[in-house]
Amino acid sequence: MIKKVDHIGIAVKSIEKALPFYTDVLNLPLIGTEEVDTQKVKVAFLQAGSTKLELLEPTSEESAIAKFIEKRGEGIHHVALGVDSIEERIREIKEQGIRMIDEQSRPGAGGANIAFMHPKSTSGVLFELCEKKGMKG
Ligand code: CMX
Repeated sequence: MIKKVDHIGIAVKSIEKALPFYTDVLNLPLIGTEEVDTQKVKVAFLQAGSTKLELLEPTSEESAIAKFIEKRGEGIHHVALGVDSIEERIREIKEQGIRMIDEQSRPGAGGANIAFMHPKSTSGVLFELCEKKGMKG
């Protein structure tokens, strides 16, 4: 059902300030940056071997990332699991009694379709399902 950990989301106050650690100290290649208006975030993807790290900077105080940083500070925000047939996966997960934040997938960064599970249903981890149609990795 799960192909791999597609990426790990990390909440930061400023991508500009956080990025040199990833690119210069860890030497991770920057894949690209993007603004996701629907989520009120700016993101930067870095390649980390066969998976990726996603830096998430809030672009509005109403952003889930702004709330997260205010409450918990900067740090790991979510784990994204790569799947095929995301709507089917959502249905199967709901059938197991897990609460989905998104009962249907919606567009996310990098042209992916995404859906989040509620951390209250998963022992405290915010998991994202992530389907990339026609894209490898
Ligand atoms: N990981 C684990 N637990 C989390 C969490 C996270 N990232 N964010 C919030 N929580 C916990 C809170 O600590 C809180 O627990 P307690 O009640 O024990 O304190 C509980 O979940 C409810 O959280 P809250 O602070 O009251 O915040 P909200 O209910 O307003 O929102 C959540 C929480 C997860 C439902 C919301 O952030 C959400 O819908 N997230 C999905 C969308 C998202 O994260 N978008 C940004 C990324 C977009 C992208 O990757 O493109």
